[in-house]
Amino acid sequence: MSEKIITLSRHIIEEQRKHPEATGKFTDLMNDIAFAAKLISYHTNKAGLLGVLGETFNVNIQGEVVKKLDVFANETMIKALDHNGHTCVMVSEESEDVIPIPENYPLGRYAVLFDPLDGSSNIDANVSVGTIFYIYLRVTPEGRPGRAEDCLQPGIKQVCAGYIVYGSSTMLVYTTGNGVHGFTLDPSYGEFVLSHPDIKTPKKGKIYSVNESNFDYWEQGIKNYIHYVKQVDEKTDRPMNSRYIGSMVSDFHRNLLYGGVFLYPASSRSPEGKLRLTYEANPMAFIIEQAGGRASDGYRRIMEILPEHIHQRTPLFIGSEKDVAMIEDFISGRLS
Ligand code: AHM
Ligand code: MG
Repeated sequence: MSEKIITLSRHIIEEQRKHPEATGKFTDLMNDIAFAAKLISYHTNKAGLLGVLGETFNVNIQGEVVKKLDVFANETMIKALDHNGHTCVMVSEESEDVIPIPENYPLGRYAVLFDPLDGSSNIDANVSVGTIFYIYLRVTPEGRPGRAEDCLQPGIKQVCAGYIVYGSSTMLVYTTGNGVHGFTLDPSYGEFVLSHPDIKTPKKGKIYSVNESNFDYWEQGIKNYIHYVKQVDEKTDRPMNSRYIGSMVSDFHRNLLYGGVFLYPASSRSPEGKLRLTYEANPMAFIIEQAGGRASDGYRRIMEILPEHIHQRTPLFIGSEKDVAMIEDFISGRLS
């Protein structure tokens, strides 16, 4: 085997060797997430065949009920994480309350929060979707079931954040606070292989990503910024380029690699914004900061916000540092 092939498992093990106190449980946890990602990837790729293969009334040819892909992804994440003794509690976008570890399984040190299939409204059109996850060390005593307070920590306490994007290929991108690393799933042997080591995002980007149909509902500062990015000005390399998939993981991933900014502002229709502080904004904020970018709610660093409930929403401005800083200036009225 070539010296240069670094699998995800090897990468995680080598990272953990730098921490003498590591018990191996974190490595197990990451391997379980990677396994869930492979299952979800496989089923996402097959999603277009439902119907073609003769499934009717939600029952497939084996007589099994065909689950909606987001339900399948949720169950897959939970089942992958609930039994190996590394996790004490989970939060999922698909479950109203925290998800406990079943009574007969061992309890671990980690709280894991995830959005099992973000952007799933796009699935039927074959548009890329993704899984987002992040991990805290518990704050409640070990040996007992985890609680909501293990999950309601500010983003700066994350020990790991990552996402999997199910696109033209499947990629897993993660950080433990030591840079951002991207792995591409090789479908022939089912391994995530390091393809994008130490990703850095440009300090200034060319792309802006926003659902502009909400324009009339925004506050004036956001309207002014969007007007600004569309003006022609050679000196400041405007207009910027508009790209919006409507699937945050994909929009974020493209902007991370090329440079740019993703915006989901508050609006008069949703004054808190749409996206969730916990399993959507926080992990992406950790990743973008590790890549040299910035994440803000317009006033505050996302990672410093103390969540009050597990499905809390936030406005989100995330991407290249200078672009996010400029949005903050427009929101505060320093620029208009
Ligand atoms: P979801 O978690 O219900 O899939 O919603 C989150 C998605 C993001 O992926 C995407 O950025 C956003 O919703 C798109 O929202 P809109 O259709 O309002 O532009
Ligand atoms: Mg989501």
